[in-house]
Amino acid sequence: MIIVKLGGSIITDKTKYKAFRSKETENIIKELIKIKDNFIIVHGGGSFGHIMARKYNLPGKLNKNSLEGYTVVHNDMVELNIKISNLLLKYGITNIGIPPSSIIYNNKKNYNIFKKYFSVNIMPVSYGDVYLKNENYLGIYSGDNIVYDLSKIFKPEKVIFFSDVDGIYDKNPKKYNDAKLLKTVNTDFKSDNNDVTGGIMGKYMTMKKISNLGIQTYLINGFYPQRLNLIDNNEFIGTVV
Ligand code: ATP
Ligand code: IP8
Repeated sequence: MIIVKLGGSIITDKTKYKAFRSKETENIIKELIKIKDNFIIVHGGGSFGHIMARKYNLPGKLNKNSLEGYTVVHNDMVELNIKISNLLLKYGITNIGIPPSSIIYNNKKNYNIFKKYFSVNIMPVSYGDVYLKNENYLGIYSGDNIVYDLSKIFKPEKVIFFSDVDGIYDKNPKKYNDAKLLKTVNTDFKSDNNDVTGGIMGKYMTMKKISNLGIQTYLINGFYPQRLNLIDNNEFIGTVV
């Protein structure tokens, strides 16, 4: 089994509110269905999640404004999830969207339904979204954290994060032309964080936690999903943790 995170930076244009990258997402799905292994998909928020979350100060204390934001962000995320669901269905993958708000409360998580859906050939597709952290606090659960939770349960052979860059660099490659791609990361690197869930640094920390479970994790540029086939090969372009 392989667990795949479709990063918000590749499935959406993070600079434009609710700009879905349909072609790019479809190209990744086409590549995924070629592999023989089973896979589970989790997706991020991109411009369907982070822009409104920031506007409404989420995650944050429960109040009139954050409650409104909770509904806005969740509805936008459902919209994104449906787009991905329809693309998966186009390639014969029957599926169901599962928001974190229905499986997580107060640090208690129940992913039992995932195995049930699998057994009847329905792929559960979860995603980063708002959730009720406790009676006073509205949280945001990152898709990266869901990938970690599922890795503990399903013990996949590999975990793959698709993003819009070739991998983790020593500094943000979109800002610095001389940024160097880190094929493996065991050094410090710089990141700017514009995300409510921690950006690339948060992702690296999660990748490290997953690799501590004994699972290889990869960051691949989703604009070139065929790189998936070069994993474990010298020509592979991406970051391995
Ligand atoms: P989402 O959280 O919406 O699902 P994602 O999983 O695709 O998004 P991001 O958190 O957006 O991932 O991280 C990828 C972005 O991090 C890149 O677009 C890049 O501009 C930025 N970035 C900042 N610093 C670095 C770095 N040192 N190496 C690689 N990318 C970096
Ligand atoms: O993009 C957060 O999930 P991520 C989603 O996987 C929202 O970090 C709603 C901001």
